[in-house]
This record gives sequence, C-alpha cells and structure tokens, in this order.
Amino acid sequence: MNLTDYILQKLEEKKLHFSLIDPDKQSADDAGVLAKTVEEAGSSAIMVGGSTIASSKQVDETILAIKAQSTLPVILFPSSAEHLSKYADGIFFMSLLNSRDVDYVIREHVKGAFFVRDTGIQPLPMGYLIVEPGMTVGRVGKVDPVKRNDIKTAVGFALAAKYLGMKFFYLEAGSGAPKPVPNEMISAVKENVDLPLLVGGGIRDAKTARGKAKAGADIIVTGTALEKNKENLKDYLKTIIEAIEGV
Ligand code: 1GP
Repeated sequence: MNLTDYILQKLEEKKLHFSLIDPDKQSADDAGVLAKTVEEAGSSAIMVGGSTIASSKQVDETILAIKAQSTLPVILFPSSAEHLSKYADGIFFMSLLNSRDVDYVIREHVKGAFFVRDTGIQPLPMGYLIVEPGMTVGRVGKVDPVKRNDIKTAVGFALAAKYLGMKFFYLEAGSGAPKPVPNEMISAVKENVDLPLLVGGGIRDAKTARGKAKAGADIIVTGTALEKNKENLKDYLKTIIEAIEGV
C-alpha cells in the first residue's frame, strides 16, 4: 500500500497518533512489545529514529522485532543518511528547514537518495521545523529555533515547504520539551498551509494532545511518554488517542 495514501485516507476519518520508537532506548525485543501495545491502543504508524543510534544493525533488529509483533507501517525518522534500514516501509525524507548546516537541509539527503532508490523504500517528503526550545535536535541539528511567539516565521517556513513540493509538515518542539509547540502557531500554520501537519515534542497527556489536535494538528507524535509510561502504556495511550480522535 502506498504510505501517503494510507495516511491521507485515515486522516479523512480522524486525527492520528504516531508512536516514535528510538532503537537506542530499549532492546529490539522490548521495541517489539512496545509496538504491539501501541497498535492495540490505536496508534496508526511507528516512526523509528533517534540521535544516538549506534549502528544500522541496531535499527534493522529493532524494525524486524516491531514487524514481528505489529502490522503497523514503520516509517524511518532519520537524523542523517547513516543507519537507515531496508526493513522499514517508508522514510520521512525530511529537510531540517531551519538548520544553519546545509548537511541537514539537503546534503544528507543526497547521500540517502541512493538508499531510497536501491531499496524501493517509500519516501515521504516532509518539511521539518524546530520551534523553541528545540532540545537535542535543535542542538545537534545546529538549528536557529523559531521563537514561540514568532508565528509569521513558522507560517513562512510552512508556505515555503509547500511551494517546494513537500507533502507533510512537522512542527517540532524537541523530544522531551518542557512545553510543546503553542496552539496559536499550530492554528496559523494549518490555516495557511493545507499539508498534513505533524506536531510533536513534549506532548505527555490527553488534554494537551487534544488541544494540539483542536488547534489544527493532524498527527500527534509521542516518544518520551511511551518510555515513561511502560506500566500502563495501553490505557495511557488510549486516553491520548481517544482525545484526539474525537476532535
Ligand atoms: C520527537 O516530537 C517527537 O521528535 C517526540 O517528542 O519525545 O517529547 O514525545 P517527545
């Protein structure tokens, strides 16, 4: 199945939740168990990525374990052209739009393009914009984060992404951010740009997730919250997913 169509079709029915799994945060077997649980809770896709991944083998093993336990599509969420896995269904082919380092804007993509061509993995073109505080991705990605009150700049980036032909747009506050992207910024971006809008970074509870969905987020991404709520993950995640589906 074409992954973009899968996402767009689902979005016609409801707002979606994607689960972010970092191969460096648990064993492959545990990632498999996690994948099974998030699928049961109603998540629609699994994104796999992280900035401290040690090897491609680690990513391969994690994805194979996820695939053994879940039917959800697996989409790479890469921090570079290293450590990609042919076992994924797709890859967010994403430009880190507000990086000062051209490697993250386009050069890593040139390297990764051969991998996409040779494996046949589906590229999902995405503009990726970091909003304050930005956390690790802001630092490692050498980003000038968009200020939380600078809505015009966020809208400008989103428009530019659309005019460049990108099919998704991601507003990111950074993994573990104390505050997620502000609702006003999400609304303004969504009002101006009709691309499927992902929002992530610091979303930890149903009320916040619902607020982001109401503001205009189409897809809510959570990572840290999955790691921190292992005990009752299925019920915990269900409350988030039900809160956004009902918007
Ligand atoms: C990171 O936006 C995602 O790219 C997820 O952030 O870990 O804070 O959920 P959290």
